[in-house]
Amino acid sequence: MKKIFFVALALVMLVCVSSASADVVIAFSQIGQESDWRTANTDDLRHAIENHPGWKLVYDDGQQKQENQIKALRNFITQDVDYILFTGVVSTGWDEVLKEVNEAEIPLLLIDRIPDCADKIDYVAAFGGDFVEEGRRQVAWAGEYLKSIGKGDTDVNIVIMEGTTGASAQTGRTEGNLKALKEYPHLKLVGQQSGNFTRAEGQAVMESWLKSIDKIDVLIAQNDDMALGAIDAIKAAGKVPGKDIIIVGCDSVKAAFDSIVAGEMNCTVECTPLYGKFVVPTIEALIRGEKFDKTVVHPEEGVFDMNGGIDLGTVKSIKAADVIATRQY
Ligand code: GYE
Repeated sequence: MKKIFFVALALVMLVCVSSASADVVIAFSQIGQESDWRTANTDDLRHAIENHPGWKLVYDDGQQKQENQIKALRNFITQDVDYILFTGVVSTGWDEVLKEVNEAEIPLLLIDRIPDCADKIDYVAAFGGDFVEEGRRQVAWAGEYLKSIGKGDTDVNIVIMEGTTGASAQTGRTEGNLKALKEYPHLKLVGQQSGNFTRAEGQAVMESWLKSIDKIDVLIAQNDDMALGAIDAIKAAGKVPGKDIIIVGCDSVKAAFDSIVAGEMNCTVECTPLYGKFVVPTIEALIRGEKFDKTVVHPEEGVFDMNGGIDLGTVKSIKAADVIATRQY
């Protein structure tokens, strides 16, 4: 009897030890929590990894500081994690630490923002928005919308509120914004400043613009949070958002849909934060031994506005109210 008991105990212990050591450890160095987009992105990846049998997530929030993220990546190497997911707060300054990740032979997946050194390091795949195209769509929407209401030949004043300076989401969207402005010579750029992708800074920048710029007709905000902060400032100044000032955001978060339906924001250009559905099959394939070589994936994205039907060449806008119920973030 005693013998059977010990054999059974040994078996149970063996099962426990082998299932614990079979865990696949996926580490994620995230930027911080500056926006609704970021929250949706963290939640989605967390959910996808933690709900996968046998996978474990090691999560680090960099609190918007590059030095925190560098430290986190070095910790991941010391812990000998199996895979690293990485989103860098800015584009530059990652060469050394990402080479260390490569030397440790830990497969690296780039999420959302792509570092400038991407061509000099090894990575499995990169999943992120096409930021230049998103920026182009924002300004093109304003230009085409003005045409559609018979104001295509009227000079209008436009301001560009930029994201975190030096982030690829900012440099790319600014490049796209400025490129598209050349196609619409009646849009006169009268302000360009960073609101750091946050609602509070978006509100503060708009407040100061409303005091210092005589007339603002169009606001291009490189994310929805800044647009929503700006709307608060516009209301406080006694103006009507969506009418006195046309407002184009980016990301297409739930709060932006609500604002469009309420008639305050005019348009939001989509940038999806939902990368779990790309990351999970990629890691599963890596585990099966499949090879990837710097695969870059830009998901397909839409443009949502008050009435729909604005043709932007690569995409036509969709009426936000028609799809709000199906939105996931
Ligand atoms: O647009 C913004 C977030 O990198 C695409 O970062 C991302 C951007 C997103 O804070 O809301």
